Amino acid sequence: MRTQVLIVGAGPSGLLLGQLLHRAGIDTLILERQSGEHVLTRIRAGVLEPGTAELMDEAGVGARLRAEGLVHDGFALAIDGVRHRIDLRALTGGRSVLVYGQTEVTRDLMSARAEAGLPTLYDAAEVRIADFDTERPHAHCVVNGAAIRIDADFIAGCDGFHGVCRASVPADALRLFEKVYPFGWLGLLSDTPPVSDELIYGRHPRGFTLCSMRSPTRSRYYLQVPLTERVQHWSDDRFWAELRRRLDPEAADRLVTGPSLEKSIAPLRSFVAEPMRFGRLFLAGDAAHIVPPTGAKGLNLAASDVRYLSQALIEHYRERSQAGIDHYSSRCLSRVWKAERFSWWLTSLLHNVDQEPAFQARLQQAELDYVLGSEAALRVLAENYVGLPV
Ligand code: RFL
Ligand code: PHB
Repeated sequence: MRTQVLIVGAGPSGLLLGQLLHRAGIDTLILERQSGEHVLTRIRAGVLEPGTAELMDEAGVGARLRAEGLVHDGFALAIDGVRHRIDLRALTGGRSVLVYGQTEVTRDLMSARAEAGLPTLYDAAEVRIADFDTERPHAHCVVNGAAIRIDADFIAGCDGFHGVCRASVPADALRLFEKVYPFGWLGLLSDTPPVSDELIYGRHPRGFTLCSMRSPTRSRYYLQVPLTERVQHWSDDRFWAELRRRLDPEAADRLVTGPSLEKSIAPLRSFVAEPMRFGRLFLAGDAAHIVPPTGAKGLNLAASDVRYLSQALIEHYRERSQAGIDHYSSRCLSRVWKAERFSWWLTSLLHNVDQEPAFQARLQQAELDYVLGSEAALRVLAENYVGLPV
């Protein structure tokens, strides 16, 4: 088989890249290790920056998110039981975020790809990529028991943190930066009305809490838990009781509980691999970098990588220009590191950290007092949350 751009991974990065390239008349083939249904059952991000929503519009897949996404003009920081509203719209000159689940982003992109009749090989086993540092990159995989070889002009590694693409780059060609946090997030999804119209990020002596949502009738909650916790030890009742203890009094009062639709623990990590291009292989999204979810940046960074990558490839095919390809890695990394900094900062500000707890707590308190009392600091927070310019 042959294609112009072989995309490994049918998560949001791979699907969005495929859609943008298709609209520019460039052929793609996507290889995905899992089934389409499996990809759709992963409950992850919920907040889209305005720039991500605009990119979905440009890809021709923005109609449903514009109709059904919830526009959020602000969110709350709840500090030890007292809520403070961060007015995103006022602080950023009119920008707001959109609450629209990653599952729905993926579903919209999958439908568009299927409607356009574009090829995706799901359940692709033993995916390997080779010769991406030459003019003739290619991949091998096994689908339905048959071995397949795919030749391409370029390979886009959109295969997430545990994918095969970054792992195929020689170790001495990569520089890795990593910080693993000593806690994770236990998430629960339920068909219950959210405690508030806006997200609440809560700092509490028992640990961080996030109250998020997917719709006016579907809630998504997270609790900071030690990395040693196991999801089997968290019955729904235990989750709801712990959440209630950490909420401010008004939210605790409004909390409606119900059976969980999904419950899982995600470890928190900051990670960057540099550079993001090796010859004819590009890394995009979680394959190249991870942020802790506190800043709601992961999916949005994946989208901005894909914006730069689609522009670079379109430029290459239309104008035979190498410029976008040569600058891809540095353009992405400049935005990536700013989002890494913001995500690390917000995580450090709101979570309980075990080491030096008393000292840490005082520093957090001082910083929160400062941020909440300073118009300039609030603007910095809001500007980063809605997304820095591409
Ligand atoms: P994905 O979504 O991991 O998709 C990668 C795809 O590649 C496939 N794959 C392979 N395919 C073929 N061959 C192989 N060898 C392969 N290995 C893997 C996988 O099956 C998969 O389908 O990466 P992508 O596309 O880069 O997208 C990144 C986002 O998923 C991620 O950044 C966000 O979910 C992060 N994130 C959030 N981001 C936000 O912008 N806002 C949020 O509010 C937000 N909340 C979150 C989050 C992530 C979370 N978890 C669970 C990590 C909340 C949580 C709890
Ligand atoms: C979510 O709704 O899953 C969500 C929202 C905001 C975050 C992280 C996750 O910062």
